[in-house]
Amino acid sequence: MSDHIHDPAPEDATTAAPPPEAGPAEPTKLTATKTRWAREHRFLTGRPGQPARDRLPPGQHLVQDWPVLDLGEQPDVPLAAFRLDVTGAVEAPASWDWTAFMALPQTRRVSDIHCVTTWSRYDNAWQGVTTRTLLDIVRPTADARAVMLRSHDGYTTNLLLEDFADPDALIAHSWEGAPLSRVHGGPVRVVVPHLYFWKSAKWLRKIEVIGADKAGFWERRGYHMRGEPWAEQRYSDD
Ligand SMILES: Nc1nc2c(c(=O)[nH]1)N[C@H]1C(S)=C(S)[C@@H](COP(=O)(O)O)O[C@H]1N2
Ligand SMILES: [Mo]
Repeated sequence: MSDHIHDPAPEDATTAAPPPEAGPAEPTKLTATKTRWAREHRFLTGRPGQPARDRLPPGQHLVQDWPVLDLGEQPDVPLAAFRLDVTGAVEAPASWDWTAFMALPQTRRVSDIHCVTTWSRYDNAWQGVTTRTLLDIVRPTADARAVMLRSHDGYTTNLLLEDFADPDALIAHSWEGAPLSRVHGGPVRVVVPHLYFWKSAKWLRKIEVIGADKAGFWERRGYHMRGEPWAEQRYSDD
């Protein structure tokens, strides 16, 4: 039962909450733990990664299963209520319902996942719409620098526009040939494989293009603004 989540109104809790970047009000136990890890700089090896030689970034270990990580709320977003908006510093703001989103050019990508909590998972086969396809439609203005991703659970995360526009970045609706499960962020999630996985927002609701980079949920809690695994950008430096 989650009637409060699939309100068909385009403006949802992620835009109503003051301030939006704060995300869900009460930190869960996991939020508190991960915030402490940032403070203690947990898991840092200080070894520079060499992507050309190593497939596993420094401080990571390989897993075969696929862990589920979120803030404790897994929104149910029925396809009939699905909406994805791109707003902000763009020439042509856009909004797609499920049919319109699935009618966009579709792409397959295989990529590795690197989570800041140190697990990595190889060879994930995704299907979806490239972020470049969406950006070509909305046309960011000359002063656009970053995006804030906003999700149905109140989660937010920020990326520089060039990271979001990486050729491997997708708005994914399928994994290994089947619709993305709810626990992993279905109907659609972001996949930006060259950054730690917290940048890959699940249950995506809105992409806000912004003129200056600003911190999202984990970035406000000590995590790095960019999050590049090969440089071990786990935490902010101060
Ligand atoms: N909406 C939303 N997206 C999110 C999160 C979240 O809590 N809410 N957690 C992030 C984190 S910290 C990780 S590691 C990945 C986990 O994705 P998975 O559960 O599919 O492995 O989702 C990211 N995207
Ligand atoms: Mo994470």
